[in-house]
Formats: sequence, C-alpha cells, structure tokens
Amino acid sequence: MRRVLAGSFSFAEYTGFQLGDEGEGELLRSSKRKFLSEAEYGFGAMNLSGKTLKILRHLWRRGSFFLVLAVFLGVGFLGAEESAELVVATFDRGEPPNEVGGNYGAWNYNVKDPSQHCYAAPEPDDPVNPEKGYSIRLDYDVLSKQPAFNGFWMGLGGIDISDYDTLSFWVKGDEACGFTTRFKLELKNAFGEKDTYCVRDIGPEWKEVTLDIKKDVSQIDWSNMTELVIVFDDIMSTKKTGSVCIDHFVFRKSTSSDLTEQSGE
Ligand SMILES: [Ca+2]
Repeated sequence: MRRVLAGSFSFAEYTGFQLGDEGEGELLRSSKRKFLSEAEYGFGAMNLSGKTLKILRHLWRRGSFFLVLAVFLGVGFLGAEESAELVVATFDRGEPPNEVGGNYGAWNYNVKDPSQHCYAAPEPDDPVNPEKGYSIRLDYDVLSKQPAFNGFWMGLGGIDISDYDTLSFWVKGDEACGFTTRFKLELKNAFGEKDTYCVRDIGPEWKEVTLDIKKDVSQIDWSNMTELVIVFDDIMSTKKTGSVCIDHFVFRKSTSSDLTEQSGE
C-alpha cells in the first residue's frame, strides 16, 4: 500500500492538506532511514572548527590583522558561491515539509467528479540520491466528460528568488502506466501574480529539466514566492491518465548555455 499525500481543494481555495492513512509499507521504509541533518537541508550554516579558531586567535595575537581579514573574506566568498543554488525540495524525508518549510500534496479541481483525480505519494526512486532518497509519484486522471484538471502543489515559504535565473527539477513518466509528455508548471507570489511554463518532452527515463524563469518579458515580483504548482489538464495532456515522478527542485543562477528545456506562456 502507498502512503498518499493528498489535499483536495478548488482553484479558489488552496486551504486543505491531508496525509492519508493508507500505506504502511513505504512509511515503515521511511522510518528506517536517518533523517537529514540540518547541514544537509542546505541552510548554509558556517561552522569553524576549534583548530581553525585557534589558528585565527594565534594570528590575531601576532598582529596579523590583514591576514585574518583575508581569511574571513575568503570564507565569505565561498559562502556567496554556495548561495548560487537554492534547493527547495528533495522529498527525501518521504513527507512534508520541503527544504523551505512548505507543505506539498496533490490538488483536485472537482472532487465531486470520480472520473478525475490526482494522488501524490513518496516513491523510493530517486535520480539524485538513489541510495536513500525519495521522489514524488503523481498518479493523475483527467479523462472526464466534464472539464478536468488537477496536479501537485508545493509551498515555497515566501522565499526571495530575485537573484536566481532558473528552476531545475527531475522528471520521468511511468512506462507501465503511461504518461503525458507535457504539463504546465506555475510559480506564484504573495501578490497574486503567477508565471506559467510548459514542461515538454517528458520521457520514461529520469531527466533534469531547466526552466529559464526570467525569460518571460512580463516579469512578476520574485521577492516573496508562495507556491509552485504542476497542472495536468484534459487539453494539454498527451495522455489523459497516467503517472509521472518528480524530484529535486532547485533554483540556480545559471547562464543560458545551461538551459535544456524552457517555455514561457
Ligand atoms: Ca529526492
């Protein structure tokens, strides 16, 4: 049985998020894994070892002020390099929240229509951390006589991504279940604005997609981002029922040569 991460709510109100009770197997598997340490969350805490501090104190006593200053500037430079990447979700704990404190799960436009749905569940299939990581499996169905759309949502905790150019993540379709080769991805901010992208060429193997989020001329305010949404709909989906896995969402400062997939809308 699978543990299901499912929130059901309309477009008008993203208010609910529930963890289903089903699924003991993967939950047990999850409990056997060690949880990520704070350092692995990428909070970027700077720790100086006792030996390093001893050397710095020694230099300071000897009057090597400029040498000490240079060392600190060097550490600061390395810290700035690390911030060139902001990991927002690895899903490796097998349950919310993500690395920026946001919940996540499936959403459904019309919960009263049993012929359309999306379920989200942790999947022990990880392209970045294959030994102990998880991705998120999205089982979707937009085959209905009524307008159908659903997908996945994830809180972004109000992060400021003004300094980042791209959003990268891993995706693959399930060959056995079938899958759409494209879906929509939206980024929303606290001011009611959103930018929409088309993710194309999804295949049966893991692939890292990079979206040039700053390409669109109609830029939104990137300083307070609240949500990332994936949308399966009955018009855009190349297959109306299927399963797609997603993993490892990262904002990066990148050059245009890094881009492999992009489309503004
Ligand atoms: Ca993962």
